[in-house]
Amino acid sequence: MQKNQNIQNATVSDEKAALTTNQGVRIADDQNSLKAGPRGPTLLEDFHLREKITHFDHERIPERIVHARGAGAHGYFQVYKPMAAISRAAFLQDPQKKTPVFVRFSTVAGSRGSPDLARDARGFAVKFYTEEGIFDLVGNNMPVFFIQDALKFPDLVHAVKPEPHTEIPQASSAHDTFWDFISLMPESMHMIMWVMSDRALPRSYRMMEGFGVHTFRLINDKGQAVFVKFHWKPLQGLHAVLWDEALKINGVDPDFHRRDLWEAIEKGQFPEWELGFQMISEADAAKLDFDILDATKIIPEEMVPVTRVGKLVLNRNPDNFFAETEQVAFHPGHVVPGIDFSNDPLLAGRLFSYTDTQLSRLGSPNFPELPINRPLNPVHNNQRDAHMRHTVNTGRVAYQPNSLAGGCPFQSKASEGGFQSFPEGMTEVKSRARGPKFFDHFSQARQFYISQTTFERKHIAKALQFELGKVETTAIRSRMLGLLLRVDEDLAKTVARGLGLKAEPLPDLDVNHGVPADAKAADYKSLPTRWDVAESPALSMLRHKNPGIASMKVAVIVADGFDEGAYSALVKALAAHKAEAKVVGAHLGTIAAHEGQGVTADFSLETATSVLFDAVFVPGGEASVRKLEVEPNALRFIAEAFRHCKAIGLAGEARYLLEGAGLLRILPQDVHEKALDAGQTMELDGLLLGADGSALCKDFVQAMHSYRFWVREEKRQPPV
Ligand code: HDE
Repeated sequence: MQKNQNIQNATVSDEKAALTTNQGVRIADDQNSLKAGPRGPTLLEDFHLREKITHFDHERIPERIVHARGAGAHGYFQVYKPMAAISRAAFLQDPQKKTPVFVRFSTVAGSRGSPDLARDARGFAVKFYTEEGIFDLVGNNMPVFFIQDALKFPDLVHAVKPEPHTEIPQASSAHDTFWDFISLMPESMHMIMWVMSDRALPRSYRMMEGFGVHTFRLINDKGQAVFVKFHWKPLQGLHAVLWDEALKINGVDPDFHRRDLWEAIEKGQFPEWELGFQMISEADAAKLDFDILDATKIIPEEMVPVTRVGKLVLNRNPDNFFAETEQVAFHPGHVVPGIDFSNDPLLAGRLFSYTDTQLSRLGSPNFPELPINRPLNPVHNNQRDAHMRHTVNTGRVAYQPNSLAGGCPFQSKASEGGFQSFPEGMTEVKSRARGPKFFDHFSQARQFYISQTTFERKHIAKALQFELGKVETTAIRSRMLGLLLRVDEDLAKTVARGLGLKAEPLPDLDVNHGVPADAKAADYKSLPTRWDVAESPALSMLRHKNPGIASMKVAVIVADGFDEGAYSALVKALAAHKAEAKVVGAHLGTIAAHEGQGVTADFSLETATSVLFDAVFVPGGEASVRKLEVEPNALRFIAEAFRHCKAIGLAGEARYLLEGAGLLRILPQDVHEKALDAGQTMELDGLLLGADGSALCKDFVQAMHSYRFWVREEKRQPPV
């Protein structure tokens, strides 16, 4: 692909290469510095030592102030049919054309080394290398944001980052300064619902939606414009993990998401998303009871459908994390003809911020020359010099207009591909103010909450209990309860119970406390919640239809003497659905089968726990089960998978593990009996037992299609 070749020019392999200095001089000794005798002082003359250490000393660059932790991949975008009627952007016209892309996913609050499963929004930034230049769609996995105006972004980020006196906590919003700020900013309530929901804990970067958040414009070659919200719809399904799993994954495999993305691509399971446009005319937008320039609002999909216009495929891992994933520089202001901005005041601040941040992060205005940032089409302008200039510009002319270079580089008309901003009319009076509909802070927060299933609502309440439970200042907790009352009374009361407080209306809480010095607080009052706001099923993850279980991972727990027949049947059944069995052995190396060749363990019970998998299966085999019965890690594995509502298959004698796992006690009495005597396959809320390995495997794989058995959350659960 064109971009791959383009990056190739800067790619170096050391295969069969001699070691040299940066000046290309071959090195004879990279083991000893130059000394005056074997035991003598080191000589300053040693240019190799000096060069090597100096380079090392400067290896780090500042991490991103937000979105520091991330993972990236290459791929392409292909439009389904020409979009000329809506946008003139060249990459949206030819269904045969594959436009190269580089995508970076990230968390927001944590540092570069923070764990992947923090409760947080995820960045979803896509760089399109189009034939007309770079288009960056720098979005998140949530369609709204905490604040309405860019002026408040430094405050928000200061509040969520580790507290300045202790630098605690890392990658977590569960602390006083964050909730202090939020409790004084009612406009954040809609985003709070999203980050307290399971959306903040994706199962995989591959299994989350993406959103451009702000309203943009699409413009055709007649200059006609339509407002648009950008969406990414994952074709791998939409899945999350539970908070208890997230906490454990962060310990067992802090690189869980990064590894998942890498491995899926290495295995050829290329993640895919469809790009969606939610389009609305300016006239229709004006009729909505919210303002589409307000980034704390969505346009419900049931109101304006999402038109799927093309597909994104990620099919190549980066060669070098630093050169590509770290040095990639996104910018919402990188647009191509046919795409333009709206007046969203949050977007306006971003249009300034992203170049500015690259200057301190990458250190020079020449960052667009880095291979990962370079557009495919040639760059010609009169910008010159600065740190780390790569381009060697020829000639004496670096200004415009000129005659000495024949007027080159020359401007292009719109018909020749020149970018022209949408000629929006402006008649307003200059002021520091917001549109009146911006003040409806609670209706869409309520809409999100009431659109969730019972289980998802419970998870939101639990998340708030955790987060606010970590807050030390009672007044902040109470203020949050006051705000939650304006979203949903049940929610507020449930959270209050967990905090040992009463949810009480607090009269001044509908005012954004950041009231300008000369303004009246009354002018900053929230509009009343629209209690009758309609449900939007698209907001619930559990109400989404999932495509299947491709790329899901099943842990198969075995010890020496296991029943290889059941194992092989499972591998076959999973392969038919492109899912995978991973062997978790009582030890590493080969696990001997009762009959057969045995298998090689992928993990041991020391290196893996159930939270790294989507389901758990234990083949029978008396000797194997006897060993597992006295192995606490194996028993916890099963109990934990049960608690996290995952499908569990216990073949043959493996049913005896129910007792040690503490599950017999909490299952109905007749299961106890049937379990001990499971002649045929029996299923109870995703727990499957059976003597016939292959029949069980078929049912087990079928059960996996439910992904989780949430009803277990309503019943007794094991204490793991
Ligand atoms: Fe960003 N944001 N942001 N942001 N943002 C950055 O740019 C900023 C916002 C988003 O993988 C920074 O290169 C301001 C919304 C992503 O490299 C910085 C405001 C959304 C990424 C910056 C916002 C985003 C960033 C830090 C409020 C969702 C990571 C490093 C006005 C639509 C991109 C960098 C990557 C990164 C500023 C709000 C998404 C400081 C001022 C809303 C995905 O420029």
